[in-house]
Amino acid sequence: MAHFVKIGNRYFYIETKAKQNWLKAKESCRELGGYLASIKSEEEFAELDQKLIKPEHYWLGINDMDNEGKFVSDASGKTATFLPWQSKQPDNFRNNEDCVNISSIAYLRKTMNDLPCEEEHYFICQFDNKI
Ligand SMILES: [Ca+2]
Ligand SMILES: [Ca+2]
Repeated sequence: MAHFVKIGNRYFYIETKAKQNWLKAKESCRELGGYLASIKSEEEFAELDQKLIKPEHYWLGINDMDNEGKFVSDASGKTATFLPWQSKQPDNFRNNEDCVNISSIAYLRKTMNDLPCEEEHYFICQFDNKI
């Protein structure tokens, strides 16, 4: 768990050097011994948000690849329950948005958006696979 730091009451790693597409980001998290992250609560989102370099976008592990409109955590396989969407999101734009992203851009902070999984962004890993 060398790369992970405690944020709130869980351990996370925030990648801010290499931008990767969602699948690569998922693999990178596994190589670090963790999983592409989910966020469990408003409180945890606020703690994470404070650590993000700005202004940037970050992948989470939440996705609806298998079942359109049904967002699950890649780490736990569970249905994601905390989904504070940006207004008018998720929109599955051009039928091609299955991967959930958060942003540190001021007016988008602490909200989620579905984006095309092939876009390259920084990403956030979590150590556990409970959420
Ligand atoms: Ca979708
Ligand atoms: Ca979208």
